Amino acid sequence: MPEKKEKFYLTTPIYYTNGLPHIGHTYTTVVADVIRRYKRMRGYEVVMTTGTDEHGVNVERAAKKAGVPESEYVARMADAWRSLWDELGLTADEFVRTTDLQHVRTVQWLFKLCRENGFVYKGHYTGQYCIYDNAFVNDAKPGDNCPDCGRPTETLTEENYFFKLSAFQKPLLDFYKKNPDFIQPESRRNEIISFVEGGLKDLSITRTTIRWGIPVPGEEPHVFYVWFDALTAYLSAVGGPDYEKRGMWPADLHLVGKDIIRFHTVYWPAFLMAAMLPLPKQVWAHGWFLMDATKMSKSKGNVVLPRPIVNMLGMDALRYFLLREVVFGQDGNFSYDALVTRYNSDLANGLGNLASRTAAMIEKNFAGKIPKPAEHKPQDDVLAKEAQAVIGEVLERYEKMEFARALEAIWAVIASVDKYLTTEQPWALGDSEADKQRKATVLWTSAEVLRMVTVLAHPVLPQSTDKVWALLGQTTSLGAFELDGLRWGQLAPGTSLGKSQSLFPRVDKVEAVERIESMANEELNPTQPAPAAATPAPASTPTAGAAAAAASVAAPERIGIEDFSKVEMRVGQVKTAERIVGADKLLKLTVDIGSEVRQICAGIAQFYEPESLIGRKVVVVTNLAPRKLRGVESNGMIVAASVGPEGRPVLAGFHEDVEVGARLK
Ligand code: ME8
Repeated sequence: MPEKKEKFYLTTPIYYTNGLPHIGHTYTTVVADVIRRYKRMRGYEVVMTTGTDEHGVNVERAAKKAGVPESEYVARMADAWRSLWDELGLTADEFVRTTDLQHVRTVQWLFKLCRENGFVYKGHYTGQYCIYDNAFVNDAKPGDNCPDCGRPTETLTEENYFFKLSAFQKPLLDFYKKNPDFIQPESRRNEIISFVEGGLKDLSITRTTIRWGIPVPGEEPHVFYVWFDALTAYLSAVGGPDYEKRGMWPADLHLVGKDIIRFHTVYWPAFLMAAMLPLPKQVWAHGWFLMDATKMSKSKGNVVLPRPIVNMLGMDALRYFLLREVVFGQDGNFSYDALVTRYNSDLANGLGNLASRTAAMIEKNFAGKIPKPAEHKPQDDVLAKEAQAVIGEVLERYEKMEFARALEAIWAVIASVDKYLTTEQPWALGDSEADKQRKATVLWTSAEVLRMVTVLAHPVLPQSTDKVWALLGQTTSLGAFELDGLRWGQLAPGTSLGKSQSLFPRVDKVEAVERIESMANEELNPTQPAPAAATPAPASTPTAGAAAAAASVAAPERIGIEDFSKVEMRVGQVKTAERIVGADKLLKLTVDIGSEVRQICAGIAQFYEPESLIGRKVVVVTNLAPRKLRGVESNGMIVAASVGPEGRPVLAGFHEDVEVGARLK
């Protein structure tokens, strides 16, 4: 019988549905995904939970603005979050929605336990409330702004149920003392301890001013305060009242941003203590990703979106950057420039180059089979020792959440093997037996380092390391490789290399940044009229969904002939057509419109093969102002019908032969 695996349960925050994920949310979720993969490779049975926090005033308002019932609004938004995570390869094991029935039951059950144990009472509360953060602001006076978001607070009095948080000052302080690792990093721990030492006020945990919330059974119109509701999602995701059956609770790790550490390290353990339920083992609060040294927010217009980056450079590049650039726990600045620089230096020139040159040399010299090493020289052993030693270091760094250091250590080995190849110059060796043997040793050694680096980097770079793994001819699943069994010397000579695949093609920095920015602009401003055939956002994209939710359907306004005649449409003939790297929906065409040949981008790549368009006659709007799509200039628009719910483009054309350049009237 195999030994029963130890469990590891980790969570991301349950994100609000009144917006869509930006790079900050992506950061926490990426880190959770890295830990999930890492722990699996260390033999744990891992469950990772993420989800959406769907109650509260903000949702009521957003749904009203969108003109749909709250339930419909949150269902759409939850779908959008879930599908973006799927698209980014960040699929958690559990996706909990706070409107799920199981969750509703768990919140009501938790309340009942707290009440039965004497920690809940009815009272009145008057205070300054921040509707944006869904929290009363302690010690604020009327007219004060919220210290977190800087927006005005509102005075609110209502009958509430209160939670006796004050009773938990000592139990919490004792708990922190007994579990010194509970709050991480250390600096946050000290901050929370002094907060609790300063005294805890009872906390109102129900509201009568909010309609859109989980009802307190038998006490309507009371609904639960969002934090009592949302925190409980961690428990409802793994069984709720039946948590013992699933065996995942308590959580081993709650990953959060520093904004919500107090809720997780003070309120949440207090609720659980009151209900006599097991407490989570650790809360890790990371810092902010800042844009131009300020916190990102949609209202400031400085949010960074994940999708454009992934379209241009791939998800692994984003994952690598997020973990490599900033010490986990501290704030860090986000810049496209730094992102692309790292991509080119560490991924394209580093790992990508090592993989492709090693494979190419083995292909050329050993017919694509891993050679058998011959006699070692001291320099081979030095490299072997370094690679062997880095295993322990990397595992320790991962364990301590020192991701940047873990990657630094892995990339130091990549640099060493690069140097080794430069000094050993296997390409300069000849065909004598001695040279051949030396070549075999050098190339086996390089391939072995590449294999070890690939295993160690897998939690951070799952897609590209899978490719390198296959390139090295490995047929087992890399995600299931046991990190504790990794040793120097496991690469079997004679293994045939797999097919070479493109890993990290080098990009031109200026062009890449421009394309990412232009894609981000398009995603952030979906209301801009898009050319009929150019990049219609698919209905499933979050932005399109959210925009559609907000859009009102008005009857089209009629225009006069003079307005119509302002639009110049001509018959064009496609001369060339090609795909655009990093834009899977766009084709770049050159079209002869009689008087000249124009470059035009069209969002038809998913429905038309470029070759099939050459020579085809199309309808072109010729007097449209030029614009850039994905960084590529488009000077005109190809007319197409938009068919079906997904808006499939069908090019307009003619049954009879028409002259190129003829005007449509
Ligand atoms: O607070 N940098 O949800 P939320 C780094 N629903 N991380 C960031 C970030 C940034 N600029 N911006 C956001 C809520 N985050 C509640 C949580 S949990 C029971 C309820 C990340 O949608 C970070 O993890 O506002 C932060 O804590 C979280 O998103 C806040 O997400």
